[in-house]
Amino acid sequence: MSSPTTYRFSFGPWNISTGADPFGPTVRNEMEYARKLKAYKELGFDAVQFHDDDIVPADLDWQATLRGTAEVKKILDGEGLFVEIIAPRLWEDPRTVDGAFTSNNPADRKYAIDRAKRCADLAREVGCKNYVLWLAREGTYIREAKCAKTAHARIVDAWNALLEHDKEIRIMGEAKPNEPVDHAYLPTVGHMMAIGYKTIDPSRSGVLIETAHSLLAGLDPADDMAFALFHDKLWSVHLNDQNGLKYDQDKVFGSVDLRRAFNQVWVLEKAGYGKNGECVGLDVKAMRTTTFEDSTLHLANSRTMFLRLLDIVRSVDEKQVEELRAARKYEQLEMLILNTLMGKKN
Ligand code: GLO
Ligand code: MG
Repeated sequence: MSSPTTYRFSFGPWNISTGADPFGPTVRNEMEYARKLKAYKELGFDAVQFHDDDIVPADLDWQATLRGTAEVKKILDGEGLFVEIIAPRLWEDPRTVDGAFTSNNPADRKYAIDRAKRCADLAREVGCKNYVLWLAREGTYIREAKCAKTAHARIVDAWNALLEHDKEIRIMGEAKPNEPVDHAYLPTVGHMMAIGYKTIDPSRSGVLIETAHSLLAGLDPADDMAFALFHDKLWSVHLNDQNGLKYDQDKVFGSVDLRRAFNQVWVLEKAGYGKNGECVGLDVKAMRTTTFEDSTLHLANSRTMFLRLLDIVRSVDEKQVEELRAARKYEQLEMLILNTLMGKKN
């Protein structure tokens, strides 16, 4: 038997937030940047996930960008942290109001590709080869707004341009079916992977799977993960939880449905996720009611939930599971799992 995985954990600085939502302003002070980066190790995390402008503002000239990046790199080195992924934030600039790579405006599409390339250059500066594309505004509010067939081709062209721009990065698509747009192109993990296979370098094209995004698409996150793992394409995850079909909630991992969370940990653990350096990323939000002092608890709690569920996964007798599967005794198998989850003897 191979040795058990020692999991490494990551999150993004946006996961420590001021609590604003579409119906109200901020409710907590902004935590100072250096303090956020200090929180990582204190909370038991190993790596940082960044948007390009989490490192330096997106409109700085290249010399100033390099200076700013070097400062951040120095803090990270001092804290003993590494950068797991970098993603271009292609959804806040006025030029990306109608999408980035799929905008109907050629000048805006060019802006998006230039910015995405610059993000790859930043990744190189901080020693990160994992590049994430969350295609936030690639989609429509009304179907007639864009030619969807052309839009898919434009996404592949942009993905290819990035693969050509930097021969070492690998790109992970993070699928999400809606929010902020009504109909997102590439709404599921399956769509994202199909696009990866159409690029000039499928071996450098994969996915990051977020629990809530699979749920919003009506799919089971553990099965989505298994599908990507089968293809050797699961290179990062955003674990969290979600209460039904509504806005993207980013709740604490396992806080809505323990068994569903258990199933995700099960699939990751059984497939050896993490053995090639992949991190367990947590994309979670603190509740709006949370105080500033408690505004990192949701991260610590999500990590704890993962580790507790991992203990449970590892405690299940695989031989017994195999026997029950072979005999098709699924009622007994179900009770075995439920009892284990409740800490009851089988
Ligand atoms: C939003 C996404 C977002 C991305 C992040 C990294 O729904 O989950 O948080 O994960 O921007 O690309
Ligand atoms: Mg996410």
